[in-house]
Amino acid sequence: MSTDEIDTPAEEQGEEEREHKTEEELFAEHEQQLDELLADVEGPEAPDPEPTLPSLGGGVTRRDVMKAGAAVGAVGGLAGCAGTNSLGNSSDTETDNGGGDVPDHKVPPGEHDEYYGFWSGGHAGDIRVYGIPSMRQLTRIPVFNREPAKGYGFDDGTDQMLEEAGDYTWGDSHHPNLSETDGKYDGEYIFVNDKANGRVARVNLTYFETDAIVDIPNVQSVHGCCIQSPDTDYVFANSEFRTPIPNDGRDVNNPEEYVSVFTALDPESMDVLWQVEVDGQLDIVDSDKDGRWVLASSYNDEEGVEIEEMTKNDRDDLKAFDVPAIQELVDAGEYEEINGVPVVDGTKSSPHNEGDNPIVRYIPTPKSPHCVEVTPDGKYGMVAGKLSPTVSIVDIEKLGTADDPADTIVGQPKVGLGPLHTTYDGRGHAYTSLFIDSQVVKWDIEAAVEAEKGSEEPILGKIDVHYNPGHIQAVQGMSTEPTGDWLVALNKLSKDRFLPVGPIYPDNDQLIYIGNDEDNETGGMELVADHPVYPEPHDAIFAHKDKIEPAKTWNKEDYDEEYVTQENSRVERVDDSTVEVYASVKRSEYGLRDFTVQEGDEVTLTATNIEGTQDIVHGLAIPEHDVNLALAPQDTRQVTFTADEPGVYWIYCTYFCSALHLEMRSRMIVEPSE
Ligand code: K7E
Ligand code: CUA
Repeated sequence: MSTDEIDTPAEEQGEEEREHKTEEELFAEHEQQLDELLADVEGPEAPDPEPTLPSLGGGVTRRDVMKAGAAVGAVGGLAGCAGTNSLGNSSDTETDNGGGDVPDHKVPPGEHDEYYGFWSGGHAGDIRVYGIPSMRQLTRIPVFNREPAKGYGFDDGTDQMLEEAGDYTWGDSHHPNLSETDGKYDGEYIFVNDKANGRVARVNLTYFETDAIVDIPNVQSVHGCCIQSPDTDYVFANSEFRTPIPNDGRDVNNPEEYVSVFTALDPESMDVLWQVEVDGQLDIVDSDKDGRWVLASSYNDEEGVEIEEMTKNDRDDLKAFDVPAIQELVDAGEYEEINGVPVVDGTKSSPHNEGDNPIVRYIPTPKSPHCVEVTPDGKYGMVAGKLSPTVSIVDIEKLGTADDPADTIVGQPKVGLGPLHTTYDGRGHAYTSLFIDSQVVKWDIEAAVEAEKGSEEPILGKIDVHYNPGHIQAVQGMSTEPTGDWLVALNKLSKDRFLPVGPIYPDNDQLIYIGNDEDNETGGMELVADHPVYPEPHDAIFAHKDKIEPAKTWNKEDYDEEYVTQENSRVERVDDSTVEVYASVKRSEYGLRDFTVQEGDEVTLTATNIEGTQDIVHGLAIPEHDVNLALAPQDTRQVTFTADEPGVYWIYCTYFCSALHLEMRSRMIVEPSE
């Protein structure tokens, strides 16, 4: 990209002038814009004067180093210094972790991890499964992305599911949620959003396979996504981008008519149940712990379409949705149906928001906050300030009673620069990621409620991370059962931490031990390991291994398709141009040594892996026909394709299954038509 293509705010300058700016000037402009925003946020007080990095010499501030995006080149040379911060701690190595007992995070050969970790894959579109504390990647679950290694998107079932969900080639998964029963992870499902295409997917945790994707109407982008605690009665999805609804060409040039909606889905049928239209736009969402309130953070209540407009005002409104009240309205028919979905008016001027029991409470927060995360006991929702150096503490019990919505904010500690996400250890502490400071801050929740707004008193310690964390997650921190031992910081930039691999760097997920509450600079937090990750996880969720019970093989009772045995492997001609082929699959042969079809035939191949032994997976690939099945034991899959070119096509097994794996072959013969 050439310099003059870089899109910068250009309020007072002509295009002409813009084109002649140097890169440095453009970056300086971005820095200045961010500084102005930070200075201008109506937090309890303006951010501190810049802490200076002593080792960098005069003039270079910590913020200069840590601001993401700009000036990566300049940062490269400095990054080695970044382990030292103004607090004087440097805890970036294992041997240097300052005291307390840290259990070994390395899991010996042959032993298992204590926890599962489910990472969203960002615009890779998948979910990655890790073991905690080893941080070993165990597998990946393709969700919005076709994935040849697992045959996902190649058999008719998953191919159709992806097609019916919009047939996009990619998705952007951010927020994985584990289903709950009684407020505890039940190991059944993961629900995850697609920020790119306004979808929500469900992953079946018996088979670790995506089993449903819904393309939500009236929505362009789903960002926040959560389940309703305690019993997963709903899945909620926030649309981030405002558009006209329906988005069919109306009002394209009237941004004031654009709309953002809050969507409720049925977790079993994955049907869209209803939506609520709100003022402003929605960002992240979390549920309380007893099924009434759902909190959605929000930026751009200005409803601007350009960055200057989006950040103009000092306040944005957190939205608190009273779910039972909304459900009542829907049941009573008090909605407008748009694109087949009941849409309830939840805007400020809606009649449903008049009086003492509004369906949506609008709670003023400092402008452009980022996340909202509810504490394990369900008492508070923490709204991280992003542009404000504070976290606003919302008292959930007050949501139903406070006359003034502002009174529901019962604390506002000042935690540091760029607070994005908060997680919990179950011992009364909150941990917040500081994107700009590149730190995790640990603070005391009740002390923050007691303290004056803007106080730094509740802070127990800070630890440097490398670099610029987005989400941080403590083990089971979002459930009612945090275990309080490990925390992962999902850092957006790795810079100097790994061998260089070209201009697109891995992220760096760092493991931090939080089991010690020591009275030191880090509050006892100890950094134990770096882990490079493929771009770009946003969030992760962890469950104790006892909560997840994956199947070892598929179960043939689950299928509509025929279970194909060796004996009934066969070819059936349906009509002049349609053939059905049935083949069993086992070590080291297919049920058919070969089969013959006619040029132009539509072939539907049904294949069953008849092995009962765990971990004996076979592939079924037909070169030049884009056929690629992955068949785990007892699995049956179907694939339909056209045999459009006469010839001989070897069928081979893609999974290395036995000593005779290479010999595991069959032939498809396509006879030329007359
Ligand atoms: Cu903060 Cu999409 Cu949860 Cu990324 S979001 S960091
Ligand atoms: Cu079956 Cu390789």
